[in-house]
Amino acid sequence: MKRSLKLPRVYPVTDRKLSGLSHAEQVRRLADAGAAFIQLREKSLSAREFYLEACEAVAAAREVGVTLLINDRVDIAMMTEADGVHLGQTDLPPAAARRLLGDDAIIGFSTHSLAEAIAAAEEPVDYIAFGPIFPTATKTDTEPVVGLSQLTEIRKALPNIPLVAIGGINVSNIADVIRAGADSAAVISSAVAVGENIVRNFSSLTAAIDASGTSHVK
Ligand code: 3NM
Repeated sequence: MKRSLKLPRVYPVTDRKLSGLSHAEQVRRLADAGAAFIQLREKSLSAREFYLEACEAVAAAREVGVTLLINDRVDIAMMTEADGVHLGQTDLPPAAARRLLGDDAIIGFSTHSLAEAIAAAEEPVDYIAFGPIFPTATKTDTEPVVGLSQLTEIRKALPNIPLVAIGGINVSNIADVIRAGADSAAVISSAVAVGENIVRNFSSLTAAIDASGTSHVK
């Protein structure tokens, strides 16, 4: 862990299928709603189409002043000059991504167990994501649900690491996730489904945290 990244409480992740919108349009709407830190997640386009969509989304992010990370693809993050990359356990290792992207890039890393999170904390990453906290229909090849108690265990084991919770987070449970120790909640379906609702969805998620007066236990 190289430095201390300040993460917003709600970290939306784009999805073309759920939203029915391009990644660039999702970035614009999320920014309109107040999002400051967004991940572009694309699982079905060819590399070329992904690259072209990412170029547009990075341009949109620049225009509206939000930070944009690319899921999985270090090459696309590099060539689009995105702010960073979010890596899974089977993507390029964080150290290799860091060598390619340089010191200023933001690198996030997905973990699914206490052991993976502890190992991840030794890598040159800026935040660790942990999940799935709750069941989710958005990602079908997820690891078993980890629950809030394991999130709290990770927070206790790694008190200083920027920690993102992911998986099945919505307006009803987002405050619990922050209370359990996450700095931020990454959300796909509850933020971007469907495109017309993005501004309302995002506002409801932030309102749920504000209403709870939650500050997490460190
Ligand atoms: N990663 P939703 S769960 C992309 O556990 C992703 O690492 C997960 O989507 C993990 O907010 C997940 O719609 C899906 O549940 C999150």
